[in-house]
Amino acid sequence: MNTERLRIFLVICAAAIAAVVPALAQDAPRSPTPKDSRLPARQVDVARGLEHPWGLAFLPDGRMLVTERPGRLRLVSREGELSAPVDGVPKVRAGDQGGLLDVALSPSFAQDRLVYLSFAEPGDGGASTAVARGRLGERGLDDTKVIWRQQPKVGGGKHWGSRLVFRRDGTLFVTLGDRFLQLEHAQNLGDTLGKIVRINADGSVPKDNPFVGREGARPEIWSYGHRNIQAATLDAQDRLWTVEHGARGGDELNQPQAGKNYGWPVITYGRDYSGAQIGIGTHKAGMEQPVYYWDPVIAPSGATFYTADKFPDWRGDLLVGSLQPGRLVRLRLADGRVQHEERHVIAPGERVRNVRQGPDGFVYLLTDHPRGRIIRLEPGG
Ligand SMILES: [Ca+2]
Repeated sequence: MNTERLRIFLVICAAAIAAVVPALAQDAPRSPTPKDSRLPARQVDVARGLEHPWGLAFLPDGRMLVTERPGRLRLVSREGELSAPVDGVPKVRAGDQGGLLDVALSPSFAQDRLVYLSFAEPGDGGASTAVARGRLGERGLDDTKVIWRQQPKVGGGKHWGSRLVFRRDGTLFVTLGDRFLQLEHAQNLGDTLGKIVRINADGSVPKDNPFVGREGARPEIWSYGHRNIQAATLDAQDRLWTVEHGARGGDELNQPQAGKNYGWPVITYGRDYSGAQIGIGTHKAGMEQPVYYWDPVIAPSGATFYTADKFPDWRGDLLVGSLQPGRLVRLRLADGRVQHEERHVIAPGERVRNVRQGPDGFVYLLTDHPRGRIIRLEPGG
């Protein structure tokens, strides 16, 4: 082969490799679907008889605030006594997956007594996820105001997302669903369906958000291309981690970064419930791969990093609630990747709606049931 022919040959080889490489792009790691393992903890019922509890926040005085999806907020004493429904909660669109959803305290709650709620808000065109805040007084929430609304409002009762996570800089992440029937909106930067947004504590837009100043884009958007994120939490480095409901076989762990596109519904590891393909496949340039995905799914519901000392073997692990099959999923992470997964049986057949770490270092779970419970996990058992 003379030099010119060799050169042409190499150019053709390079072109062939370039054409094939996208197809060979590496798949994200898939959960090995580990066998169930024993829960190394005793389950203590803290409170019972809550109708589909969803959000849980710990007050500095040791009490808890818990939401019930049909639209009630209650205080729970240390002894597990439930208060009457608290006044001042916004009117919600209750039904299907919607209603009163998450609750979070202001980072400066000790001074301002502000409580944040996410909920399905009815209005023109249907409903959308909204965030309200009010001041916790003797009788309930005072001066409750809606500070932010997902737009547009649409029909249907599914995929509200809606975990509330305050970052250390005082800004608030709100995870949002695609509202199920509106999946293509997840790629549209002109609305807030299928997004994570980052807002200030008063609902205004932080000036350093990634789409501030971009024409046609909503400035509150942090990341996009999401289906329905009900689990979100920060790690020790103040980074956001989310676990997203996929379609069949497409639940995802992500570490959403400013301005990035997480692919839904263009790329996904999931398939439609009919078995049909969704989008174009699993990879596309400019769209992020998940850190990890589950097929079959876990139906993720709430998550927290465990940082206390009651369960030394769990320190640093990401605890994720599973609605279906109903487990406590524990992920050991290293260098931003999943090293190991465990699935602990909580109560056979029971759906875990949320996982929180209490100020006492114990782990608290909510069960998704018409007579749901708050469960405290204590070492032993
Ligand atoms: Ca994705």
